[in-house]
Amino acid sequence: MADTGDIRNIVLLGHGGSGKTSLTEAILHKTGATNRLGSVDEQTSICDYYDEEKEHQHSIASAIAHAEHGGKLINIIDAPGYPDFIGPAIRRYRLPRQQSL
Ligand SMILES: Nc1nc2c(ncn2[C@@H]2O[C@H](COP(=O)(O)OP(=O)(O)OP(=O)(O)O)[C@@H](O)[C@H]2O)c(=O)[nH]1
Ligand SMILES: [Mg+2]
Repeated sequence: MADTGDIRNIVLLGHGGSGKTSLTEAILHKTGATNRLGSVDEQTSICDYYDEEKEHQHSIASAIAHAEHGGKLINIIDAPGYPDFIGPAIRRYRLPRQQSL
């Protein structure tokens, strides 16, 4: 269990195909969270795990992943970038007090 001061939360936002899921996979692999480098193109990404995501090679839902580096716990949210799925992306950076708006 990490102290709250040792937690870093990162949300990856960007247009579709800009490389958010691939970056997440690379971070997970580099930090040892996964023992192989997942690939969107090879349909082996652990973030794009729905069949439709694999088939179309676009994230549809936000994926949450965890890694440890330099004594910090890093929580990564890989949000979808394709405009049709902007809802799940927006939800990831709305503050709690805004959720009733
Ligand atoms: N050349 C190159 N291609 C990359 C790089 N990062 C990702 N790609 C390719 O770009 C394409 C899209 O990558 P994704 O990681 O799925 O991009 P994304 O931002 O998660 O896309 P969405 O989920 O649709 O928002 C794939 O074919 C990747 O192989 C990179 O650094 N260099
Ligand atoms: Mg993606």
